[in-house]
Amino acid sequence: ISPSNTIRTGTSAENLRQAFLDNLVCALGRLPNYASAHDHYLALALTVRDHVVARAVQSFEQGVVKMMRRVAYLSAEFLPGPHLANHLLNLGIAEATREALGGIGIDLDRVLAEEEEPGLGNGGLGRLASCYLDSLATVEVQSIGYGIRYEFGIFDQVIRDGWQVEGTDKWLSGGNPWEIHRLGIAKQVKFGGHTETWTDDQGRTRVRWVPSIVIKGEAYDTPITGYGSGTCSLMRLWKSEAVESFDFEAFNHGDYDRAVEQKVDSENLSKVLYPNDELHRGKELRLKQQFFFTSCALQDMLRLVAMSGGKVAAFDESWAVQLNDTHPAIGVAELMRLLVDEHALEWDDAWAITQKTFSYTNHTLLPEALEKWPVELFGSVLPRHLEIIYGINHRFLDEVRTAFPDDDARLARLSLIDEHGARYVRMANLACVGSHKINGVAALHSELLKKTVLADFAALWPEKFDNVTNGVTPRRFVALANPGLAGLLERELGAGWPGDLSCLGRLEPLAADPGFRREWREVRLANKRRLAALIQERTGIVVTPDSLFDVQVKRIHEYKRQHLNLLHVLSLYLSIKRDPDAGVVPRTFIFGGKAAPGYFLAKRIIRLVTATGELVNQDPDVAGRLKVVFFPDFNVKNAQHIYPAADLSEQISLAGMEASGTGNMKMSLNGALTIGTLDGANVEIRDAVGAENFFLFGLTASEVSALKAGGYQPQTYYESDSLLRETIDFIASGALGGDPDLFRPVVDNLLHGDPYLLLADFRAYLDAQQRVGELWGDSDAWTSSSILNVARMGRFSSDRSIREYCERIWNVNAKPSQT
Ligand code: 26V
Repeated sequence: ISPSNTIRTGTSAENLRQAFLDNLVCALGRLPNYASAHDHYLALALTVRDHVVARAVQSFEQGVVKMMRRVAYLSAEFLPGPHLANHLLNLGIAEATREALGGIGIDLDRVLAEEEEPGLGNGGLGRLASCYLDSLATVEVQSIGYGIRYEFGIFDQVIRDGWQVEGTDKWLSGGNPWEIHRLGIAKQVKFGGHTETWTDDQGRTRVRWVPSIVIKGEAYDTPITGYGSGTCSLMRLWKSEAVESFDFEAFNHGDYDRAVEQKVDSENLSKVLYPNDELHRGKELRLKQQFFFTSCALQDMLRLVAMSGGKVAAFDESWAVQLNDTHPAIGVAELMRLLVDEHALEWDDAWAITQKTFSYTNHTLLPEALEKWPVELFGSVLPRHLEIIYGINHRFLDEVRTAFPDDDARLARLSLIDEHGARYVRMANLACVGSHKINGVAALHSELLKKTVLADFAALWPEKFDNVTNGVTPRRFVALANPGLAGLLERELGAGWPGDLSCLGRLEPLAADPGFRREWREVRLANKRRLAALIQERTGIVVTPDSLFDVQVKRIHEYKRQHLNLLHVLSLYLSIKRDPDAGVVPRTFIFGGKAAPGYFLAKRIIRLVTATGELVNQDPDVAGRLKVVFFPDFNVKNAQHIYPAADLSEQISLAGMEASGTGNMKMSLNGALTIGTLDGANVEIRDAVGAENFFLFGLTASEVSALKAGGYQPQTYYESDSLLRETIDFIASGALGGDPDLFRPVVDNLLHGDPYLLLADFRAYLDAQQRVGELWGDSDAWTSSSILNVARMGRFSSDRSIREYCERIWNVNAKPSQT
């Protein structure tokens, strides 16, 4: 096929308009006069989908023909954001489309705003997976992102009476034009039952898994286009269904009810995404979800090996499989099972293939987040995998004994089975043993990994450990989110800049150009005006676009310390109340983010933000100087409006806690200055933009360890700092939110324990905020710093990250970068 000269895939405005109208009438059954904005969206989506799918099939065929090593990115979460605008950008048809619709009185931006995003992830980890599929396509590497097609993604957040209320995400209810249900691609996944041995015709003893239930996985494909590239990535998500053909034991015995129950259970498997909890809970359904999508993915990879004429015994030459955290780590045991039990390979050969195939990315140091499953539960869901894990462990521990004789403590720590008390399967250990490479997501994080949670593995296999600092796609988070800035960049750097962020460096001299600084400020002010209008629409709060927009948007968690930010806000409020002439620059504090539904303190912190807003926003004494906003339902779509309007990016996690952060990159790439600790990728951002363009404060990770080891006492800070004391006393006084006990848990947590050392960092944070205020007062200096931030952030493009994975971990060839 030659996509450019068919009516469905022509790229002129006339062609696009005709295809759009055809889709409206023929596919949706709407006459133009009666069409709603949503009909317009669907018709345009179908139009663009034709272009996307035509590319995707060609790209896929290339991969099959050339038998290239492909990348499988296994991830329980993806957060792609709205697709339509992204495809228009990547295909280079945004302007023609605007013209096509404009000609019939339809506003493209209005149409784009109709799209609901797939919220199939919690936050950073899922968004990273989507940035990586975008970059894989852009650097022209064949890839499939495998995951779960949750019917209900991350909950919708509304704020009612100041509290977070969760609503059901219904991302599929308006129809999903971006996916193709692959009726021909279905996999059977077994659960439960028992194993038995049998003898094959070569006289070998083999193992057969007799499950108690079989569930079907059906593939739904969403193509992901690359920027200016013919290559598409595929996001292949699995939906669980009941297997009609399976001989239910229950059904055979006439127990119809139980058979129906099993059908419901089967379909429930992919129903809902688990929201991150404040700790890992060993929920059976979650283990089943993980095995379900991982097994479907590996079976699918084996099918594709056969399809392109490859050999199972050379599986690793066809596929590089990345484990996005431990969620798909069960894949190590599943690939062994497929190779040994189903394809009759010898154990040692299968193990060599497995280790060459997998690599593992760790995304958190928090011990309470590490996944482990009670052995009993694990064995009842996956009896054969438990045997295989014992087999792997047995051989592995022999290897350890050779390297470290007579070290039982080490053996116990490295074992795939935790045997301190109740026995657990440790998924991080399984991922480490089954992979040839293990990486952290920022330089500091990768170093700390080797010193803490994975120290024993690092001692055993130092050569397996590596770092790949996270990155973000400049297409979505700069070109689409910030068209004003994109215009300036295109003028100064040429139209291809989103494909090569190393060219951003050429902006540096313009930081000293007064004319350019003025244009820069105008772009930023326009972004802030748009956000101000959105804030008013969503919250009713009126904010001033020329105030400093001080932004903290991310999941709500104690370690991220949104409440430290609030201590600053309240200290400013009290300072102005005490002294109306206090030198406080006008600021708008913008918070956003979801709290896990079961995370009590996180929900209280949201309430503390809204209560602070209720107090501050209506107090005439601080009018024109302080505003506090909680922007509801922070998601990719809303983020695209918020990041470009941030003047100050709050990255204030306790050092050593945030693995990388990626919001930090998104805001700095849009011209925000960062106030932050030496945590995660902040360290590298500061190195890149220059210490003079970054507001650093706080304890370092090693100071944190030392302080904790010495017996941290928050009270001493409370007693010695009168402003801190006044601020905390104010929260404790009951002046906020109407109920004197409302914030007692927050105050108690800080005064008796303070696990994330807010009190220790409070004074340094306020000092850094003071410096922020001073620089803001010098508009030229601020703007120049903002320009330098953007000019020096090029290395945080996810294209750079992906090239590093390709070179050092996957051993596949990426399109070389321009420079
Ligand atoms: C965090 C927590 C925290 C408390 C205990 C329960 C729990 C469970 C899961 C998680 C999230 C872990 C995985 C994750 O999302 N990590 C994030 O990955 C991003 C992409 O690499 C990175 O930028 C963030 O710093 C990291 O938190």
